[in-house]
Amino acid sequence: MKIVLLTGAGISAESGVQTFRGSDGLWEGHRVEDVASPEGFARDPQLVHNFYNGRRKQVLEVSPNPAHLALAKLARTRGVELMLVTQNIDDLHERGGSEEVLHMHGELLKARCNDCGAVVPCREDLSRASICPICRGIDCMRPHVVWFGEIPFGLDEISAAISSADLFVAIGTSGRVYPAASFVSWARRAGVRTLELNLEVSDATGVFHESRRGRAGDLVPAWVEEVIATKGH
Ligand code: BJW
Repeated sequence: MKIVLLTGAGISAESGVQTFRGSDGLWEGHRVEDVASPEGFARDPQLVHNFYNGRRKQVLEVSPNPAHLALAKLARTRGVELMLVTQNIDDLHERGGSEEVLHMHGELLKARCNDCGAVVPCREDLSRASICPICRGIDCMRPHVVWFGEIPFGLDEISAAISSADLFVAIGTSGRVYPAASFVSWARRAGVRTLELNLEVSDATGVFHESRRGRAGDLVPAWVEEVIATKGH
């Protein structure tokens, strides 16, 4: 059974990572579109560095929850071929035991040099004074993440996997950000069954064959046990 999974901020919410569009949807008074964009970075690089420095510190303090662990268990199930695509830039899937994760919006624990293109591990704060460890350039490092107007990673691979899947599942994502929000339509066009697991009705709920409401920490382990009962050995 081939399954493509798409996860969003909702799967990390119970680990204590804030979602983007919950409550007032603002970070210290700024809209996400203003800090997660090349224009925002050009306008005020230190503000954007502060946004990611704060989130990096937070991610290093939290732990994977039962939803992350259940997906790692699913990947180890015989008879299941899984592609795990996440929009999240945290590393909670990896720390939950998932070995192959496609981070379509990049990774918070990596930085990229705007001058030489090097991608390097990053667990410390970034600033305009950060130096590229490869080309020694200064004022050239940025978080290795995908901002509005930039092209997400791995789209060809994701598109191919969706078109040959038996099931597409979206977990904890609002369906407001493209192209991820279109994956369910790509799946429908390819005749693939679709399932949504989300706390609330999302912008994409009406497109799914089936939609289940609840917390990821409850819904995901229960769904994984269902799949294992039918496919696992
Ligand atoms: C729970 C839960 C619990 C809570 N259990 N559930 C006009 C129309 C259409 C498109 C566009 C347009 N204008 C511009 C665009 C394109 C633009 C876009 O989509 N804009 C929209 C705002 C309209 N997209 C882009 O620019 C993308 N690039 C692009 O399109 O390139 C062109 C191109 C593409 C393809 C081929 C060729 C060309 C890039 C998008 C990059 C998004 N980047 C961010 C920041 C990443 C770095 C960072 O993390 O800071 O990605 S923005 C932010 O949103 C982040 C997230 O990954 C992304 C999605 O958010 P997500 O995960 O859905 O979170 P929330 O908070 O929205 O929802 C959480 C959900 O969880 C809710 O539903 C809750 O109910 C639920 N939940 N607790 C279960 N316990």
